Amino acid sequence: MATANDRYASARNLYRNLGVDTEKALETLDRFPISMHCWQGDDVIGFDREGSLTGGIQTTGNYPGRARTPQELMADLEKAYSLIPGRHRLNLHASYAIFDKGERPDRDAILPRHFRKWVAFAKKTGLAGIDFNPTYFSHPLAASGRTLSSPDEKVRSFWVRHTVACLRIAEYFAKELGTPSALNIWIPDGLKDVPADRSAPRAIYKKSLDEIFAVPYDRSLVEVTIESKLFGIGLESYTVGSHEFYMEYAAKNDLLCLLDSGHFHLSENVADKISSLLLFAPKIAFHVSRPVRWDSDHVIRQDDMLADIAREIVLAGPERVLLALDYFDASINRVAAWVLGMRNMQKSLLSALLLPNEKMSRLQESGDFTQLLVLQEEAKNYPSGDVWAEYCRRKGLPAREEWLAAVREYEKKVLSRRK
Ligand code: RNT
Ligand code: ZN
Repeated sequence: MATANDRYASARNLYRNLGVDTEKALETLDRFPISMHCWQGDDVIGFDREGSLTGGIQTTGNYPGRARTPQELMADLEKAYSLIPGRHRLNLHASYAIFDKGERPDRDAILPRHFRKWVAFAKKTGLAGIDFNPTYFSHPLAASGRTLSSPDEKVRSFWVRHTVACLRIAEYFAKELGTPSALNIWIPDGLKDVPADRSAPRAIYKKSLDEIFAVPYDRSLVEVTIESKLFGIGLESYTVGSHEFYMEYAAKNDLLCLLDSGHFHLSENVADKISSLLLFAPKIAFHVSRPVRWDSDHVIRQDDMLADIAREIVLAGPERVLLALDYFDASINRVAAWVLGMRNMQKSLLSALLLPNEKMSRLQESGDFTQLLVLQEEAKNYPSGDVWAEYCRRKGLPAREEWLAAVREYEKKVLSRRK
């Protein structure tokens, strides 16, 4: 039987004949940190208050073992990272603040020190950085469905203060960890039924953003991204933060657009947007998610959508993409959900790195569509799995489904005891 080494050597030759250097591909893959979202571990609940998830997003399922405390979430995250090759980032929400006994500041009064333990965790775990998100949902002042676009000044100014507090916390992460922190703004604001006035909420929102960004922050430390959305549950007819709103706001104010792959019409090709935005913006940010009939946030699979997105991301290069995942499935083992999604993202990036991209571009531009089509299809059956296996071997990790045994063991010993 061929050993893993034989298989890699043979794959390497096949790819070499195709004009692809597998070593270079592995090197680039290793420079693609992915920001893993903390919220898969606890069904987007957080630690700063009691109550359920609101804001037009929803988890379904009640698989046992949800993390209920910072300690539990950190332990689960650590288990997940230990089964994912490469160095990655952590994506935190403001609602994951960790307060000392007896204190419970509201979201407009959170401070860097409430995230001290996360910094310690990132350092101890050897993470590549922390990214951050203000939390504009699951809060009484978000109950009306309007936050930064609220006509109620008390509500609106509260969320302005919250965002500014978050900018400070992102600066703190960046300084502590020696790498910029992406701060992503997504607001749930919208309307259930047909709006009478589409403009008024957007004008208020614009004013809020202008107010926020009039406060100085260190742009070398914090990369602000703004995430558009088409609709939410109970907000089916209109969202304030639409794609066009953010494209223009980002362009005019030197911020970055974040594309969530679940936030567009289902037949829209999100991958196609990347090259357009990158002609005008220095970087692009991503929440890779999987919508099934709606923005359902299923664990990402290696489907055509992911392959398309990965290819565009690879063509842009790791320096120009802030790559994060965003899904929350509560119906399966949550640690497995993290590991599987992260590895799927990496495998899709690797497959894209192993394509003869320059050659295919030349074929397109010289009009040889016959050879292009043949190559695009034949390339799909090259042994990228053997190159992936080699990457995992070098990182001392299982290449295949054996990783699940480690998660099962953890489930037996830790998760199943959480009652
Ligand atoms: C919601 C957005 C947003 C959230 C997270 C929790 O539709 O995708 O990014 O999923 O911030
Ligand atoms: Zn998202």
